Amino acid sequence: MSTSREWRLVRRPRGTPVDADFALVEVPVPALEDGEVLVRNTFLSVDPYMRGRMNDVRSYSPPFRLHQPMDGGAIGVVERVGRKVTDSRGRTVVTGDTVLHQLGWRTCSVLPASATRVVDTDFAPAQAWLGILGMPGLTAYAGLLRVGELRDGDRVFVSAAAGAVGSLVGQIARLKGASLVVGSAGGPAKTQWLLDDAGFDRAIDYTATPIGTGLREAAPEGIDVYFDNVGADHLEAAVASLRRGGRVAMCGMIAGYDDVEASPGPRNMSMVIGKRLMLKGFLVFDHEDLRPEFEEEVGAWVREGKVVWRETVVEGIDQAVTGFLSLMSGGNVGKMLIRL
Ligand code: NAP
Ligand code: FER
Repeated sequence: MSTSREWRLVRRPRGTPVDADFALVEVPVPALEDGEVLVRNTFLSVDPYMRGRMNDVRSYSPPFRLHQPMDGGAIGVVERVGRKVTDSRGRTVVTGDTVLHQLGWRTCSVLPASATRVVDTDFAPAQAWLGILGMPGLTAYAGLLRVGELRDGDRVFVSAAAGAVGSLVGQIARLKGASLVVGSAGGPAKTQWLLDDAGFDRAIDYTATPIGTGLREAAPEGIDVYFDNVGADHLEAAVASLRRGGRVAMCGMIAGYDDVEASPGPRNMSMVIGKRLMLKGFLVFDHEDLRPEFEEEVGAWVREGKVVWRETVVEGIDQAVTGFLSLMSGGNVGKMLIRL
């Protein structure tokens, strides 16, 4: 009988997760029921939102259950099919197809074909469907254009700018007519990439310059849109630099995901009133309706070489937790992936 290896959460992390909070377990691969497929995964996605699911807190997606396999985005190749297998779009799934699905954190996944999507690997490398063409990509697109209401000529600032979401936010801003694109990231290798390859006008290394000072220097006339991936000091700096009528797309606050006690918010929130700012939180799942338009527009930019993207690949199921922890502490440029 064939087996799969899967990562389980065995203890809820307090603060920064540690290896002992997780266990890698070998389990038999079950027989296929009607409508099911067996997928041998080739890439697992690790994403910041998974940190939230490690806590016992109700939110959009339920907490990971202790001693159960974790889940998340994954790409794999269909190895076996049951009877009557069509994907989420009604396409018949056949052995050898590459599929995107949500039963990651394991080497082999058995799941209904209807919960998979067959992806086109001629168009882009399969793992791009976990990054620029997938959840992080749609987050950038919906967050900047719909939530942040980007307008022609806007001055835009995005934090965690060298990450999966942030690097696309800056490039969409440029392609859609922003007059200034500023990004912040941790360290000179990341800021250099933003300037040299990703088309950002200015990049702030917040490990070298306090973010408030850096943003004032990078955008002396202020900003109109802030795409927040970090919260904390970055949000405070953005509120200080926002111009009248400015908008904040509140996407993530990774600086606080390991907090045991809630940390105090920005100290300058009263500026929101006088400057008539709009701060709006959003979840990518509420913007599914934009997916066709997103795939068409970003897909065309990919095809025409108008956007760049990067991946940081960690090898092997054994290293999946290590890769996740590295993502949370900035070990990635672009999308963090686990290759199996
Ligand atoms: P990512 O940006 O590729 O990786 C996370 C990055 O966060 C790290 O590389 C690190 O880069 C940065 N970071 C970590 N701790 C930080 C700190 N204390 N201060 C400043 N930066 C810090 O991850 P992603 O998948 O693209 O996600 C980016 C953000 O979007 C996250 O906040 C995530 O939760 C959010 N998100 C939200 C939605 C939604 O539906 N609302 C969907 C997807 C993602 P540095 O080296 O630059 O510090
Ligand atoms: C994320 C951070 C938070 C994310 C989702 C959430 C999909 C959801 C939070 C909630 O449901 O409360 O990066 O990405």
